[in-house]
Amino acid sequence: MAQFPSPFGGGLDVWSITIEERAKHDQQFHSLKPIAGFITGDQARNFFLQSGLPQPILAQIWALADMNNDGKMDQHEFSIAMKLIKLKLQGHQLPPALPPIMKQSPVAIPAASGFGKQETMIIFSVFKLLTPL
Ligand SMILES: [Ca+2]
Repeated sequence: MAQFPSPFGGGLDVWSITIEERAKHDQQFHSLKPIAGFITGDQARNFFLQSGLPQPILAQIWALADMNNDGKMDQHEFSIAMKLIKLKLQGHQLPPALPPIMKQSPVAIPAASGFGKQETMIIFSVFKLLTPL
């Protein structure tokens, strides 16, 4: 057991999105009135510009966060972008590639916070991983 390094033991967790952050990001995402679960590049750009970061930096953040390169952001991608903006504002360098911990869906969302739908989605994606096609 001890031979496996803990992903939470090193400095990696600076990239991990906490449940509180994710809840805030989800609120901001919904305030942008997503259509069919996505916000467009324009909507996201206008919102991200409010951070005060220069456009080239925001373009890098977008490239990292838009994991499937479809030019739109779903809730998870938006959360990643918001986290990267926050870290950049705190003086962190942007990673050359998205840290794996950011790609994971948050798994510890308590049912009490009203994310029932999201929980179902997470269970579904875990199920997909476990089921060979
Ligand atoms: Ca996308």
